[in-house]
Amino acid sequence: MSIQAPKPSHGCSNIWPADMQRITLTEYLARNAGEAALADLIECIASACWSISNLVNVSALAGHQGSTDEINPHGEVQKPLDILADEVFVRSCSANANLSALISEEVEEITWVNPAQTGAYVLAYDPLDGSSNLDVDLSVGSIFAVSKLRSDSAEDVLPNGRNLLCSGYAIYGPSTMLVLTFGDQVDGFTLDDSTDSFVLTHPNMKVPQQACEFAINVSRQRHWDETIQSYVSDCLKGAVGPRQKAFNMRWTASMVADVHRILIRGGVFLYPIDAENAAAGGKLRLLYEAMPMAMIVEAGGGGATDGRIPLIDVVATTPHQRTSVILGAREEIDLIRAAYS
Ligand code: AFP
Repeated sequence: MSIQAPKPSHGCSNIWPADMQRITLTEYLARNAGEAALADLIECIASACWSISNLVNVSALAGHQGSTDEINPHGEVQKPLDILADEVFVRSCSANANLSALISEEVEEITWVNPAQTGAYVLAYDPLDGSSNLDVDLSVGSIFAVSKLRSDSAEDVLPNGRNLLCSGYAIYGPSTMLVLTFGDQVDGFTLDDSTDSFVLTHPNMKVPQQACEFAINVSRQRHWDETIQSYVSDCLKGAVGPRQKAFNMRWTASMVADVHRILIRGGVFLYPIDAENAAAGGKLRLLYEAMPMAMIVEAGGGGATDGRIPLIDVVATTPHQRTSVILGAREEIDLIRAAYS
């Protein structure tokens, strides 16, 4: 189904007028998911996101703020909600008969919920991205990607970016949204608390091509390579590409919030490999942060690269592999890639 975006109003695109027909996620999936089993799995993921949204909303009341004594596979201290959100994903999705494996940011080993079988689904996810923002009540989110096992061998479990079936994220902000792509377009749904259902509000989201914002953790400047140093300096001076005006800067330390802003308002997000994180391969995780976001941004007409090649082509050799991430308005991404070549 092709859903046309309404005409932009008040300088904003992607807004679904209140008088247009309400399309729920369930109705949308019946028309767009292709396979009923995939629609079922996405409903399970949406249900997990709905539960996590509720947990995030009441975290202070439930005593779920602060940190635990647990450490995740990346050596980071886990928040109570990191652990709870992971449990919610496992509970919501593992009953799905078509799902074989779960790859979670919070769990070292791959979880096999059914034996490896060609065509069974693999779900890679970050249950609660940006969780350092929880105690200060800023937006956090969940990120996911669904792929299919290429053979009956557990060895083939790691997704290949070009074969992802669906990617998405939920953002837990002033409202809770679910943003999805099957590869051809990006559609956004807002949680309607009165019916506990996700309703299509942002059809056919497109990364605006006129970028005027960039997002990077500037505190890492001393570690950047020359290309990033010079790109950021040009952004600040207003000397990059055709725009010839200085960029504004935003950094939320929550990739979901930064990427969501780029889908709505345009701009560029950079978490490059640098002198300090090079030994680890970068900071962000390929399978449940970079790859799903790359699929979404590309489907929305933007670009995503590790600096050398499209992010979607970076080959995963381990479940928790890290990568350099640069994504956003296509013209900007092309400029950065050209500067690296
Ligand atoms: P947390 O989930 O540990 O808060 O990490 C968030 C994240 O993976 C990504 O969402 C941010 O863009 C990035 O890390 C922030 O990293 P810095 O803390 O280095 O700014």
